[in-house]
Amino acid sequence: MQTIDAIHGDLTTEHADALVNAANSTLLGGGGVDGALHAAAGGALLAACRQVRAEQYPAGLPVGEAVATPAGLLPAKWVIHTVGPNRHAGQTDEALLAVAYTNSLQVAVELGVGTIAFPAIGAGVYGWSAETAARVAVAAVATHPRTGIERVRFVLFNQPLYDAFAAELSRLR
Ligand code: AR6
Repeated sequence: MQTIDAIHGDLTTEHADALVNAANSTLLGGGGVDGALHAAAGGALLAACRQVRAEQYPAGLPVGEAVATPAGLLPAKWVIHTVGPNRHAGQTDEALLAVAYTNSLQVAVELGVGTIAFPAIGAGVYGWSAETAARVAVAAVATHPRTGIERVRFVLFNQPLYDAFAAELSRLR
């Protein structure tokens, strides 16, 4: 059986096969959940990201694409890095936000991941409202086949975000 759920919590302490990072195109860290994941993972995560940049994405990871690295000290096997659209930079197309989720799931399927946890991609520095972030995220995940993935969990850092995701998930049931 495949499940999708949401909790109010901290992604850096979530146990899952893969944790998704709301990164930026540099893949070299930043603030928000990206900074928190890098801090908790230790230097191995940054080293792995530098290698990905050098070998696969010398110009940076494009918006909406996703790439995996080992997870360092995090309670996961993999970190799947994706880049949400930055509303403050004029990237206001919801489809680009949806594709950050579906490309992350595609990478997870290819890795044989059974459990995966997402933050609310784009709902911080990149300026998406909780309501839109939740609606786009839940629709993107719910309509993806997610082959082999038993559980998708949204880990939301504050109560309004949790409430928005819970409301969207309740509509699926
Ligand atoms: N666990 C779960 N969610 C968290 C955590 C955490 N530990 N910390 C923050 N959040 P953001 P974006 C939530 O800004 O909008 C970074 O600098 C936060 O409350 O992390 O996609 C990157 O390097 C918010 O709801 O990501 C990029 O430059 C959500 O995570 C840029 O921010 C996403 O907020 C990406 O911006």
